[in-house]
Amino acid sequence: MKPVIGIVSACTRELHPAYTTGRDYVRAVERAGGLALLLPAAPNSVNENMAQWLAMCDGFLMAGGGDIAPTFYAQSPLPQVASTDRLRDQVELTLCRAAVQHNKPVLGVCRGVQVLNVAFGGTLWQDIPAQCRGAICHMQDRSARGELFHSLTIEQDSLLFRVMGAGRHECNSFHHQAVRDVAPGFAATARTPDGMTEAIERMDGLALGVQWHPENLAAEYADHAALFGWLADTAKQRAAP
Ligand SMILES: [Mn+2]
Repeated sequence: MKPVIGIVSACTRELHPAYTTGRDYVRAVERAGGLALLLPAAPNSVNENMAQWLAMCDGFLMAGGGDIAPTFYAQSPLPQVASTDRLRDQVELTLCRAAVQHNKPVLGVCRGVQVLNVAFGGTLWQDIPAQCRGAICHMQDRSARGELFHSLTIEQDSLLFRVMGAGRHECNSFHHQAVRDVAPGFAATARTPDGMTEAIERMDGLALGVQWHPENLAAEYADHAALFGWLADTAKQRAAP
């Protein structure tokens, strides 16, 4: 049996609202040997549905998306905060904590690393250009999803280092927010030359979050594909009887 990887899917705010998930998340999970299962963030998700999700899934992927409502890390929103979705926030924040309690691994991507950090008590920069003097550009051309953009320095004594391997690493960058104070029980394990936190991980190795979009790089770059390999392999090991 393949490990089942649940991916929370958010609802659009169009005339005809639809649950959507980026194609490349599913492809990256499938390429890593997982079975992707989309989980719609519905009103029942936080209550009775979540226990069933935890029974059905061996691991979880928190995908990219809009900003987390700053109230969840006890701040008021700056004018630059955009595309908030409180239901999705509640579902994902609750699911991150529940997954770890149930010994199931979580990979956070872009918004997902921010969700992980906030779920366990960390805070965010609400807007890098407004708040971080001297920051490099973290918002590359939106059409260049699969293109490398800035370098990464990865802590050698980390899970991320073991997963992505030694050597030079670069990644893409499509974010205006970032991890500020790292959550208790987590460590920052990758940074850009401006000192921005680009990855965090839980000390027990059950949660890993990256600020970039490895799903758009996984087909071409083995170091980025390895993140999904970690998720699928860890999910499978932990699910084994
Ligand atoms: Mn970046």
